[in-house]
Amino acid sequence: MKSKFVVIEGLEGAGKTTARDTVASVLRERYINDIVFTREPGGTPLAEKLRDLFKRGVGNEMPTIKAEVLMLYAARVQLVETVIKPALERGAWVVGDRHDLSSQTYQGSGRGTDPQLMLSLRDAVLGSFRPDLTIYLDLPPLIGLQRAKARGELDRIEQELLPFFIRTRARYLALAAQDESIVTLDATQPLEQVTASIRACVSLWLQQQEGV
Ligand code: T5A
Repeated sequence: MKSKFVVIEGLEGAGKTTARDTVASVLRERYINDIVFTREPGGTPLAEKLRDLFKRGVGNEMPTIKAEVLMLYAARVQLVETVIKPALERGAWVVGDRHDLSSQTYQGSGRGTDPQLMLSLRDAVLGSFRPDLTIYLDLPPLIGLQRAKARGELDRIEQELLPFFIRTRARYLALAAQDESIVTLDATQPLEQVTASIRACVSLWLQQQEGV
């Protein structure tokens, strides 16, 4: 089977880290062992620097909303062109912790940047490059933020007020409803159940890919 790009998406605390390991384990059971893991923003030395600037700013200077969007796209295109596309071309599979859908939702709805502008920016920067499968782990923001809080200090985005995350989640659900390559899973369930859903989702999708 041709190599694929699988992405995990969701609000903070949705369980993306565990999901990534579950996806990889299903792939390995199918003898797919050459797997590259990415995270966004980040994933290359340059993109990791942009991640740090995006998350912390410099001293008291925080990026403006437009600067934030452009930093995220600079980091993304660097990762896509220098890591993801070369990996796919040599036959490796790529499993990503977040990708463009995060910008469409966090910036395009949470931050209130024009959603059409965000889609145009995606097309201008990434062309037609898209993940083959996106697993969106859906949960109410309060639950996710409680999980994130239990784990430690909250970062700049995690400190946003609840309406920011409510808007972000609504955009995730709206975009997932329009796109067959995005599968929505209930992430409020206990971890074992979420893991079982992810396993079932990836296994079914792999079977469908084999049939194509
Ligand atoms: N961002 C990113 C944008 O605004 N725009 C963009 O374009 C991009 C790419 C990234 C931040 O940047 C923003 C979004 C983010 O705010 P990050 O540090 O990478 O920053 O943050 P997250 O990706 O959100 O990472 P988190 O670690 O917060 O979320 P995860 O990975 O989903 O959470 P995870 O797996 O570590 O789980 C969190 C805790 O919950 C528990 C886990 O054990 C863990 O302790 N947990 C569960 N507990 C009970 N039941 C379950 N089902 C559980 N699942 C997990």
